[in-house]
Amino acid sequence: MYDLTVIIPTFNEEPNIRNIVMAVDGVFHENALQGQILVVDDNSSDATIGIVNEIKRTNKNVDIIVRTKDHGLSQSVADGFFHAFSDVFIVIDADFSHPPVLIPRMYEEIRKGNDIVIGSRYTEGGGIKKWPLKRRLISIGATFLGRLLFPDVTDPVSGFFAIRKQVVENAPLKPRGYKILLEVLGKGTWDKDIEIPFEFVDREIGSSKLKIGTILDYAQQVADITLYSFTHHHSAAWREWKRVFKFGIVGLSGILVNLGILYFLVSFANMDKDLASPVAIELSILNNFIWNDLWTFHPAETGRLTSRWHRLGAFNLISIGGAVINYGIFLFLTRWFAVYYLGAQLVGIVVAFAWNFFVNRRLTWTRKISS
Ligand SMILES: Nc1nc2c(ncn2[C@@H]2O[C@H](COP(=O)(O)OP(=O)(O)OP(=O)(O)O)[C@@H](O)[C@H]2O)c(=O)[nH]1
Ligand SMILES: [Mg+2]
Repeated sequence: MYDLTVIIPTFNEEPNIRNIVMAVDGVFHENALQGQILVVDDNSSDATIGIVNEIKRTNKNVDIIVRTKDHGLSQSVADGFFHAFSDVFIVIDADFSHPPVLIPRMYEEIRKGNDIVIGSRYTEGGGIKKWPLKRRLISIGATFLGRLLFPDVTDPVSGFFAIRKQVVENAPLKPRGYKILLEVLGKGTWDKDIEIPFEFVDREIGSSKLKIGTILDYAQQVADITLYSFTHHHSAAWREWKRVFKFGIVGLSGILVNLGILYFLVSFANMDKDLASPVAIELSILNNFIWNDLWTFHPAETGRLTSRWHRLGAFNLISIGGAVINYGIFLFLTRWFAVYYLGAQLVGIVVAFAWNFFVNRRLTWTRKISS
């Protein structure tokens, strides 16, 4: 039994494979880790397999699986999970895009109680070196979609991550394409995660295997995970749906507060309507803030990075932004497309709700920054 298994998926990595295996092994030695290295190869036609077999003869902690069916990166990593001889798995690319020196820190974070540790390119301190604009745009799009399901994770499609075995032990992973981490986040059983920033460096040698069509696969994967979360309530995405639901209930309560206070101010306090309305709106925003802060985004579940006043200020501004969006859509649809006014308002409400939820989730009730 090892402390951890580093899984390296490979396909035709002849120029890199020896160096990456040696680098990972060196990190094990420097940090006194009992680590296993598991190369999962998709029947490379170059010397990759031969080189690993050669290293294997002298390094007993190095192993290789050669796959001949169901070619694919995600499938390979999932096979690696299944064959690893430890309870902690770390996945890393062979082409030195991911720095092996971070392996001990990832392992440490798992030992500290995290279920998933993500090497993130998009959290503070992370980055991408030498990527053409097209790849950056695709990556940003993919990340955005993934963040809808896992708003706390800045890099849900990273290829560099560590997990506890229990996370995937019973997970019906249906990996296809490139995004195994998203599948793990969506189908795995986990509670605590943390991100570690790193700078992604594009491969120096060897060839890229990224194909078009990956984007469609990805959209399908996101849809599949969404469906899965509706029927599997232990999943992380379901935790998010619960928040959306609570946020909606709080929003409804805000309407009641708004109308009730408006009625009270005008009918009992004889306040001018034009003044009473903004007062009632502001009080309903306060009402919503209190409930969301205590209930929707429960302190035990979402971090408290900022002070309460800070959160209140952010929530207030975002809510006003939501109202402007709502009104803007109303004007746009009624004036330009002659949409029936109630229908136009309903569209505005839905869009403003989505805005309020997602922007507040990212900015107001965001969790910790990576350590
Ligand atoms: N087993 C297996 N490994 C793969 C497959 N495709 C890629 N890999 C490996 O997965 C890792 C990431 O693949 P890359 O081709 O580097 O993908 P990328 O980083 O998105 O793109 P580039 O670095 O630009 O090539 C590398 O270690 C590859 O050797 C595959 O189909 N099967
Ligand atoms: Mg690469």
